[in-house]
Amino acid sequence: MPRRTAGPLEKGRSTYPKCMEEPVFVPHHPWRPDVPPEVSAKKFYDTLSQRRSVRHFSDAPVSLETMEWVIRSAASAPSGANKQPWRFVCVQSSALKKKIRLAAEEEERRFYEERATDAWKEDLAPLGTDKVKEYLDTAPWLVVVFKLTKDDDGGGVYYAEESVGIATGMLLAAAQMTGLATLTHTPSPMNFLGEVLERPKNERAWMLIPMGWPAKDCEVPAHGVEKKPLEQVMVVH
Ligand code: IYR
Repeated sequence: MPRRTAGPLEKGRSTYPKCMEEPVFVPHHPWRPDVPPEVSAKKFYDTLSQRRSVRHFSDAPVSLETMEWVIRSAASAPSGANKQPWRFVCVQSSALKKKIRLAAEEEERRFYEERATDAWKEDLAPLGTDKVKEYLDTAPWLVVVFKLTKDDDGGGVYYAEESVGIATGMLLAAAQMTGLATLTHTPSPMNFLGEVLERPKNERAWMLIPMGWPAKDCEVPAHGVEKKPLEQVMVVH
């Protein structure tokens, strides 16, 4: 493949308005695993497939530096026009965690007592969840993922939902590689998170992720967590 080097595009082929600069290209230096692809892919799978949603956290600390690396991984995700429409608000303050727990439990009370359909409650039964969210107090960190509805400079964002989803998936993977437990918690509605954390208007709370080490006696559901077989999720033509 001919290498595209820095320089103007061929005349008349640019899709960019005249006022904008022409794109510049530099050589890509791909990262390569030092083992064959099948081995590398399986190794990653072996680690990721051991991830479990954890609801019993130790209160043992996780360093800020560890969190920074995890967030850097998440923020390395691709996004629409590279707008990076996300903010990861990492809450360590006991007072804020308490506030979040109280507000989340109030939403969850309404969910379990009023909003959840019988079918939904039936689907959740094997997980043994209820309105009590002790982990919001005990986990050393609560990562609140916000989706930007506008860029910080007021400009547009594109495919924000997809972008934040990808970044959050990468966050969970980075946590797993670190040995950290996570829970993808979605109290609904979660507007209270923006209020408690005093976030600006261009940020919408998207997910609440307690992060820390699993409790010593941590248990996870034995049923209702099996993954579909590959044949069911993968189609090859
Ligand atoms: N948000 C509630 C209920 C809940 C909903 C789903 I979908 C889950 O996968 C798990 C729980 C709660 O956290 O208890």
